[in-house]
Amino acid sequence: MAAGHSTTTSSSGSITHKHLFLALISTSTVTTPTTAQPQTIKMLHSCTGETEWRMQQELLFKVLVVGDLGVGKTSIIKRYVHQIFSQHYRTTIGVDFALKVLQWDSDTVIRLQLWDIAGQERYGNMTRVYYREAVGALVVFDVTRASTFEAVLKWKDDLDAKVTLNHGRPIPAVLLANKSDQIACQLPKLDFFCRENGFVGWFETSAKENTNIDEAARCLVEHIMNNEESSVSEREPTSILLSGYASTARSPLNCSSCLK
Ligand SMILES: Nc1nc2c(ncn2[C@@H]2O[C@H](COP(=O)(O)OP(=O)(O)OP(=O)(O)O)[C@@H](O)[C@H]2O)c(=O)[nH]1
Ligand SMILES: [Mg+2]
Repeated sequence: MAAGHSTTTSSSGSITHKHLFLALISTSTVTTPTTAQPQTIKMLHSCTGETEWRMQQELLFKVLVVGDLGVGKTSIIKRYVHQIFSQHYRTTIGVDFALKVLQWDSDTVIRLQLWDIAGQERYGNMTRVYYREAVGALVVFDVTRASTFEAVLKWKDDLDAKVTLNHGRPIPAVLLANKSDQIACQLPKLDFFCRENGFVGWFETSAKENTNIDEAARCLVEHIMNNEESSVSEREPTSILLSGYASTARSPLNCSSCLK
């Protein structure tokens, strides 16, 4: 994916051993899952013996992964973060967390904090708490079970009712048609469905075969970043950015099933 180097453990992948890392300005501290609040850490670093100084921004985005029981949310996250897949099904209780670190471009590191919400939570009353301060969502259904597709709108309604960006806009949500390895025929295109129901894109995914998961995540992050940029341009140039709340503008995207 275009978001070059990625890791689950380190956010300083662009800095080699011969580089001297100087965190001269840090506007934030590390955030734990339970107190997650997307924020920007601005740092200056330099290379030893060289005069060049560069600014690197680090963005923390809280992303929700929702959908009915057994659709493959945990499997998608495990594939995306740890590059593993298991046929074994152990249902998630409550919520689980994972962190994916992306070297988005030479100046930007993105830490994606993935909140794996148990399918059974749609019937519970905790989602409002789990959704708080999220800036994007992956909504998953299982292509072999129609009921899970029908539930997608219930999940979307739940998201829209309980979490919004600045100005009350919904957080960007990408629809994942998972377990695509289990159907022979092609799915009908979901562009119209997505436009009608406020999804910013859709992807046929397979956690088993590692199909389209990076692409779907990239689509979501691009939308989140667009919201970020709009948010920044509305602020004073020198102000500290606390990300997570965005404005309305969106620019066209290039990924295949991201809607323009
Ligand atoms: N064939 C196939 N099986 C999958 C895929 N993704 C997940 N599974 C299987 O589906 C079952 C459920 O997957 P999970 O990832 O645990 O589902 P979940 O959405 O997290 O379920 P809950 O935590 O109960 O909400 C497991 O047996 C997985 O191995 C896929 O892309 N293809
Ligand atoms: Mg799970």
